[in-house]
Amino acid sequence: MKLIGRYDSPFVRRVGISLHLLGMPFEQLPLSVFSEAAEVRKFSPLGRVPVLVLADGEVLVDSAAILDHLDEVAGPERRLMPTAGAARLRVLRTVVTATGAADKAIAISYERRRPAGQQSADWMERCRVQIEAALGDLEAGWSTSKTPTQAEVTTATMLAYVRRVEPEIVAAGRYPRLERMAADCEGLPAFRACPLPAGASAPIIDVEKRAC
Ligand SMILES: N[C@@H](CCC(=O)N[C@@H](CS)C(=O)NCC(=O)O)C(=O)O
Repeated sequence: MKLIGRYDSPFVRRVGISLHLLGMPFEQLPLSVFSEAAEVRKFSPLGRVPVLVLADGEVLVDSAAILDHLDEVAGPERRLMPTAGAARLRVLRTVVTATGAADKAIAISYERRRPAGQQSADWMERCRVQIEAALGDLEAGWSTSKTPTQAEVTTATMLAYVRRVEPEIVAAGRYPRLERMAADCEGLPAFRACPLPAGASAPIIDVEKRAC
């Protein structure tokens, strides 16, 4: 299998980490959706990542669809999204809240790509408020599973991304349960196998405007 996209995208990274957790070998093609847009479009007409090219050449786009497929292949014992009941509801709710926050952080990052005079401070503030509301909701109801589920993978990768885009939102001590969970996750081999690209540990605003 081939995973298209760079790990500075929280959506690509959650797929890469899930593949490692599920023990599914793959090759990564770290294409940038901006500087290598034409290459990305060869795999995905929308020009978005992640894209997963399966062994038989079938192409899957969008991390939710990709993860759903991987869980099906992994089977009921190994899958990262529980199949039914309260456990499934908890993980589903967590994952959509975390991906919603990631979408809003990406929106801020993309707004910063516009010329300074065209950026909307109101829009970025609206996104910040939404991210904080999502993080508050996740923190309030957080309970970490013994083994990582998609709730941990998606929330931890989203936090790492928010830390790069809007570091003050996730300043130390604001969301202690999430912070502890993410630190534990980042120490796991599957997370370490999908590191942020070089230079990506500093906030995006200070490095360059190329995110994802
Ligand atoms: N819902 C999509 C979101 C993916 C997404 O936002 N990808 C970004 C990279 S972080 C992208 O491809 N951006 C380029 C674009 O939207 O034109 C998913 O879960 O895969």
